Amino acid sequence: MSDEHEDDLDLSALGSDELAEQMHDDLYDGLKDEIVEGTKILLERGWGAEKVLNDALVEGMRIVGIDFRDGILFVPEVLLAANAMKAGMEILRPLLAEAGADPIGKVVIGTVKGDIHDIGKNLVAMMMEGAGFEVINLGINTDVDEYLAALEQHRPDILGMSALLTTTMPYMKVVIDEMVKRGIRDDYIVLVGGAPLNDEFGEAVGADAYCRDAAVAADTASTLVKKRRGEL
Ligand code: B1M
Repeated sequence: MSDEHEDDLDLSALGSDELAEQMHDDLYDGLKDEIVEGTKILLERGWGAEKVLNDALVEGMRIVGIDFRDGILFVPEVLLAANAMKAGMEILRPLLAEAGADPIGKVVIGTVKGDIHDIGKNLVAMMMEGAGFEVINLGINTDVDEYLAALEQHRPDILGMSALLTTTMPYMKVVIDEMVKRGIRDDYIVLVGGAPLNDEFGEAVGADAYCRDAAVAADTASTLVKKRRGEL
């Protein structure tokens, strides 16, 4: 815990719901050590990884997002919050990604060109690993050539694309149009996601599905791979 932490709050003395609320504040303040400690305490108390993720971390980041939008928080503060969130996610990663022995399919995923948001995309990657997929994570700011080279190299079942900005989401169509042009569009299941997207957008750019969140992405991936293999 950082020395400056106000009142040197003893996180383990809080009830679990109260601790999750305190973690919203700690995430807001970018207090990485406190987020790590809170995450560990909630897990030790028997909270499942998904509950810790959704109730403590994702909810905290939702609040950060509102104040970022309203000009109360700025990029440096939000970066600190994002780093704290990532530290919590690292603890949850092995729990979320506990997969079976044989991969059920392969996924290539990346955040599109011009966009550096990666928290949601990394969560999708973790949940897909948890659902039994092998995931090749291309990172952020991925251009069409990088996507296509990865498809060629890894021959996945699924291409996943993430965008968090209204200015970068149209790039998904650039990638899909290029796949069509090269005659390889139907070789892959294309899934898209990110906060500003919706079903209509997914359809308009020619994706197989828009996925609202990481859990939906993992479910949709499993269902569409099984359908394609005639198992459903
Ligand atoms: Co940015 N940012 N940001 N930001 N940022 C948003 C997205 C914004 C909505 C904030 C706001 O105004 N309320 C706004 C976008 C407005 C718009 O376009 N409509 C915004 C802006 C404007 C910007 C900058 C332009 C700010 C500036 O510089 N003036 C800048 C752009 C940089 C760039 O990309 N070129 C910028 C920068 C940043 C930081 C670097 C500071 C940081 C990113 C750090 C990082 O990711 N490493 C940041 C953050 C953290 C946010 C908010 C606060 C949180 C995003 C997040 O991580 N959410 C965000 C506000 C918000 O979304 N509420 C905001 C938590 C995460 C779990 O949810 O990412 O939605 P999400 O992912 C979900 C689903 O969307 C879905 O599943 C995930 C898990 O359930 N999903 C997929 C996501 N990808 C998927 C892919 C799939 C399937 C599902 O593939 C199959």
